[in-house]
Amino acid sequence: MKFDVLTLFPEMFAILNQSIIGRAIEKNRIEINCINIRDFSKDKHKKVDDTPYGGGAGMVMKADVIYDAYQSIPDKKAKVIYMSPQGKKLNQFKVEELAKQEHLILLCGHYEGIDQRVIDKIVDEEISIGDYVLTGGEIPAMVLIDTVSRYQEGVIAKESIEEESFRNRTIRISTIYKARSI
Ligand code: 4G0
Repeated sequence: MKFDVLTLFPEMFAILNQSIIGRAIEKNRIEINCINIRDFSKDKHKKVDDTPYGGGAGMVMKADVIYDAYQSIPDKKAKVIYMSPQGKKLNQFKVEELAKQEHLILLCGHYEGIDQRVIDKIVDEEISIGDYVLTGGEIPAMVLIDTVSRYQEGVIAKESIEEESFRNRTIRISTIYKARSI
């Protein structure tokens, strides 16, 4: 499985070269390719942020720079996921579904987010790792990569997934959540 990550901080992803995910990369079970969004800034100061189109507080990441970074990825069939606190919450069921994909593109936002026009144009799904705000989408992208990578052939022992203990637990937890209407 291939992950292309659109980020302003590609160095952060070096953490994934450790441990089980590091071994999965070495064994070519997964590939993680980081694309530095800043490389696509046409500005001489390599500016990537802008005031929001149509108004609003704070700064957003420039639409054209994100779009050009996305266009540098040749595969147009890959699902584009935007890591955002406003997205659909990630759970083990969603992870299993994403693990079936060949190629995912993960878009990591900063500042107050990304210009809505580019989200509407390129993003297939908006995903959140939980109801809290972080300074960027990089840690959420790493969480998604880690959890989806566990499902790739040869990354962890099959029994660990097939034992179903965690999935059963997930089902129980989601049932409790439903009962409490969280
Ligand atoms: C988009 C994801 C991205 C919008 C990203 C912030 C938490 C998560 C970011 C914003 C993130 C999560 C509107 C503040 C970057 N924080 N829970 N920060 N806004 O998955």
